[in-house]
Amino acid sequence: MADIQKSLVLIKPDAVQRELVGEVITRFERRGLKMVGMKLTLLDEATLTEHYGHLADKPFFADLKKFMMQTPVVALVLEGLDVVNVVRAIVGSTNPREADVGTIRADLSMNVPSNIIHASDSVESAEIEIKRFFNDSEVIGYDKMTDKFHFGEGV
Ligand code: DAT
Ligand code: MG
Repeated sequence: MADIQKSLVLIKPDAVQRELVGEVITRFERRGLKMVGMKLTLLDEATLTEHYGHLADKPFFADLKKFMMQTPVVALVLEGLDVVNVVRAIVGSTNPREADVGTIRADLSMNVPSNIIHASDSVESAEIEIKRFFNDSEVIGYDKMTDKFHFGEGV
């Protein structure tokens, strides 16, 4: 049974610099994912230390945080059926040169950490990450005419 889930996406500074924000959002919109949260936000080191805590012992940790603070990022909350896995599939694997053609990372990037986008990797981390970047009042549920195609019986 498919679940309606939410996922957290960050469109990273390389995409902002390269004017690819619209392209990335368009891919999610066209797929039928519903935007229920969106903001431009400049990240601080404390937030990034928490967000990338699983990489704290890596030699690239400090550079990764610096990279993520170069410009504001665009944070999105996307909603849809099984959206966590669907978004990861649209995004592609971490190293863009190994990502499947057709994914955002393979189509638009060549390197880490400048791989365009962050996306939650599980339902549990999505819940934590959404709270990290959005207040409850900034995640907004609403009806759309297309909901019946993407959430309902599909007719
Ligand atoms: P993902 O972003 O696919 O979830 P991750 O959580 O393992 O991957 O790593 C977070 C980010 O850290 C990744 O998007 C880019 C950066 N990164 C990962 N491995 C790296 C490496 N070997 N050198 C530099 N940056 C790296
Ligand atoms: Mg990750």
